[in-house]
Amino acid sequence: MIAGNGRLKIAIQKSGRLTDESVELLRKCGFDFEFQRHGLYSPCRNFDIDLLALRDDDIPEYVQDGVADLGIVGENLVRERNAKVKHLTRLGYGHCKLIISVPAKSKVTTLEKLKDKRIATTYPVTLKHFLRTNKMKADIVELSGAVELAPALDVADAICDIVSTGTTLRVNGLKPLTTVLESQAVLISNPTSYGGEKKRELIERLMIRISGCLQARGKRYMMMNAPAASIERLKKILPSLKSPTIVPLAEKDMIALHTVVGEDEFWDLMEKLKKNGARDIVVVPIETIIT
Ligand code: PRT
Ligand code: ZN
Repeated sequence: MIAGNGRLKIAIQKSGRLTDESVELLRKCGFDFEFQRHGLYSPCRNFDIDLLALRDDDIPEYVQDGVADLGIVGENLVRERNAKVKHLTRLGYGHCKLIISVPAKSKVTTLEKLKDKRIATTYPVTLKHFLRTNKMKADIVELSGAVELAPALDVADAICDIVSTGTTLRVNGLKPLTTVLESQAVLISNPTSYGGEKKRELIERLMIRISGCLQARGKRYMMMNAPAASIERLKKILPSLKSPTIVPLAEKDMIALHTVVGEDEFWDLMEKLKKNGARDIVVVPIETIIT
């Protein structure tokens, strides 16, 4: 029996938008497993953790009820289900927004103008909370899917749905009116698992690895050689985690300089560094950063 064996159980989406990045993140954490997309459990060979492949809708409740100790799921679902779970960290993927949209030709241009109108959604709890916070009254039409069709079918005057690229809105002749919620994938924990000594220790070890991967995301390690006389100029150009590492070289009056840079800035930096005396510049990916 796998349940209750003292190992950590982490629920991830079986097959969907969050699956590949969740599996990739756990692999980057050094966990050795074969992901059983069609099975329930994927045991990890080198750490006391098992992956549980579930529908995303079930993850908040299963973590709340202790079926899984941890879960990776969109914040949008955690909110909608009002799950009593502990948020451990945002994971930086699965970005989307829950947005109220209206037909492009609609006269409704502000939230206030939606008063007493019909809003179709699969997120009734979050929408109700949002309307209450904004002291707005509207009729919530709860649907189970294909919400974007509701205005054309005259089932609703507006919709409240998840948007990422906005293509679905455009294709259906809709325009955004206001954002209800911004969301991304989050790591959640069952509060009791987090409170227990053995599981807490495993969760903390997992968290160190995840934070290391998150910190390293989008970063590159840059190494270069330069004349010692140019150090001050180069240091001014370079950002760094703390300060750049400077090592003397066998070649007289030459140094090696190492630093961490963002992947979006290293091309620009490289040109500036070269102009200021750096040469033999090498840029390599970073697996993890433990601070
Ligand atoms: O089978 P299962 O129930 O597990 O999966 P699912 O089909 O219910 O969920 P899935 O895989 O579609 O989404 C999982 C999570 O990804 C969501 O809970 C969100 O946290 C996040 N996410 C990110 C999205 C989107 N982007 C997104 N675009 N979830 C849904 N969408 C939908 C959106 O509603 C729209 O209808 O995709 C459609 C296309 O969006 P546009 O704006 O790119 O056109
Ligand atoms: Zn789902």
